[in-house]
Amino acid sequence: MPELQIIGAPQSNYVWVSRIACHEKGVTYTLVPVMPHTPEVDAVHPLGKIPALRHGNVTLAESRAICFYIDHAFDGPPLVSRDPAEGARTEQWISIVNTHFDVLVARPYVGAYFFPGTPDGSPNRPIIETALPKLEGQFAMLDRAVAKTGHLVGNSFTLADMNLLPMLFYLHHLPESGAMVRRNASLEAYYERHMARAGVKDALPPPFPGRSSWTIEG
Ligand SMILES: N[C@@H](CCC(=O)N[C@@H](CS)C(=O)NCC(=O)O)C(=O)O
Repeated sequence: MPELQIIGAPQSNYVWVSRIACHEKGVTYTLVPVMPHTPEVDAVHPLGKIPALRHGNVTLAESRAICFYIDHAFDGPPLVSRDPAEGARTEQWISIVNTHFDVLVARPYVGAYFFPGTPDGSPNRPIIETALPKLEGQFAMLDRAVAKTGHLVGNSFTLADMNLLPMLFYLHHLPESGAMVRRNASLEAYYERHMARAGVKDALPPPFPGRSSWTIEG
């Protein structure tokens, strides 16, 4: 069997998602820890983003495609149910997490702390202030979603949960968003429970270069 490579820096939440997927599926992989827009990435991803995957003759870009491949090319428990309705509900939550929660709300907020673009490197307050009311709404939605079973879909840990946890980890370490998660009891319990999973913990990223911790105090 050829080596399966997950290509991308471990701090990327989508690299982390792909690594959790490998672990949950029982797939051995090698991490190639490179930044976006480097030759290894540009050779696979048309936009130079991470993660990318290489497995023998197979090369793939985009975490959803990568996780589809991991889920279907190997034995092991399904990451997305093969039952049409249950599987579709999992896709529904993957889409909500990635196209609404992450891109529109969480990513600008997290970026305003870690990549602020301010002259002195201090947090970008206008971006943070704009994100806060939206974050409140998104956390309330997620809290309701996990309240019943402790999972986004059904009673098991699916690819939807794998997509949510890495971004939730970053938010948990920042001042306003960390406090908001802690105020949403079901979401906080969900976070603590699933962060303890081996597949999630084993791929815990180191802090960004130049930082000693993920936490930024308020
Ligand atoms: N839709 C993509 C998003 C990938 C993505 O945005 N990756 C970030 C790192 S978390 C990246 O490569 N950023 C560099 C850039 O956008 O130029 C996926 O699911 O893989």
